[in-house]
Amino acid sequence: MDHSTLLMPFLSRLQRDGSLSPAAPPVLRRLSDMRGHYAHVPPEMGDPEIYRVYALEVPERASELPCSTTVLQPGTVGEEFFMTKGHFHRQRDRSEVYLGLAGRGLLVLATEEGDHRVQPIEPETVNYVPGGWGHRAVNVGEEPLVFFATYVGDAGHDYQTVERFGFPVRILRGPQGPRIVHTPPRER
Ligand code: S6P
Ligand code: ZN
Repeated sequence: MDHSTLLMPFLSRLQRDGSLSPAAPPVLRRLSDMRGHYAHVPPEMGDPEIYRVYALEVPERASELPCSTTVLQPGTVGEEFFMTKGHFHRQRDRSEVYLGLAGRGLLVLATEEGDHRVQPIEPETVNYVPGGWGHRAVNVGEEPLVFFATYVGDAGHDYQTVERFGFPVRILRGPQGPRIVHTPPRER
């Protein structure tokens, strides 16, 4: 054990609004931060908050388990439900676990080869995100979607691959609930 990197044990509490306290100041993502992610942005939408992330102050190194909660607001951009940007881990084989805490959502998982899965995220779900699978959360409910995430500390985040290639499916509001729509590569 390298004692120069030893952390002190600490406790953080989940608050009713989905935040963690204590935690670092939240990272806020508004619609204007998500250029290119939604298929069609109606001009009258303004710039609503889409989500925020509360992360414990843990160094991003292999020996640690960074932890965070995400609070993803309900709503749509055009027909498309509010969602996170989504990313791959920079070190592709690094895994992650999501625990659903509140609300009703879907987790879209995709490989760079174009395989994909869609799983629920809601209270009592535990989603295992293996290395190699890009992941994006989508709020398909009427309340904020809140989930806890923890991942291998040196995973890193690659947003560019999703910005360039998108995900193979989009989640749209339909008359009977969420519709999973396959996206041709050139329209992602
Ligand atoms: C980190 C983990 C989550 C997301 C958060 C926001 O590996 O998957 O904490 O960072 O849900 O999503 P994104 O795609 O903007 O990082
Ligand atoms: Zn991740």
